[in-house]
Amino acid sequence: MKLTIVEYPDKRLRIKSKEVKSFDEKLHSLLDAMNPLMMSTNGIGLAAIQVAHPIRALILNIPDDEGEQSPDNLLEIINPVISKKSGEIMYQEGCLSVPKFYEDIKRSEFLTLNYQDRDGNTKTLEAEGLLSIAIQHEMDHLEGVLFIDKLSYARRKKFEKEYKRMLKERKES
Ligand code: Y12
Ligand code: CO
Repeated sequence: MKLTIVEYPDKRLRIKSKEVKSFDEKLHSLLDAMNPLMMSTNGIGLAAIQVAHPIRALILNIPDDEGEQSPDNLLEIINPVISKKSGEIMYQEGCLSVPKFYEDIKRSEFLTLNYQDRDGNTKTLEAEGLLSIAIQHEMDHLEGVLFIDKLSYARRKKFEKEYKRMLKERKES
């Protein structure tokens, strides 16, 4: 399956993704195609809507203490629901759909996540730190929300100006 990353300001990123009801070969081939795309673009998280599939599915691969990503650490998360959140943490986030921009965003530091795996089995996960941040970032995508939506008015205006310039330069080069 050939996938490409949908980039801001593409309106498809604003779609609210639908619950996954069939844990079938179609879902498996989508997940199997998302993983190499995420790895080859240095991503640590990717939601299905970022590859134009509006379903409640996302993948994560958080680097270890040496900064390495291992296939063993791949998480495939379907129909996620956060049941508990606590604490606060600030982190400079980036997004494969908003290339070249990083902004400080405040998130919950700890969370409990209920989700399904690719076969529909129910799972629970306790997350903290970077994993917790990444889950919240990717779950926002399922609602059509981007990290840049969380910026102050002034920072968002600055971002829009710089992003427009970046797109123009990219088009000219
Ligand atoms: C913490 C903060 C944000 C997340 C969400 C997942 N975000 C990413 O995986 C971002 C990846 C990313 C990769 C880039 O590198 C390339 O595209 C090669 C990148 O650089 C450029 O756009 C030039 C930007 C973002 C999880 C945890
Ligand atoms: Co993102």
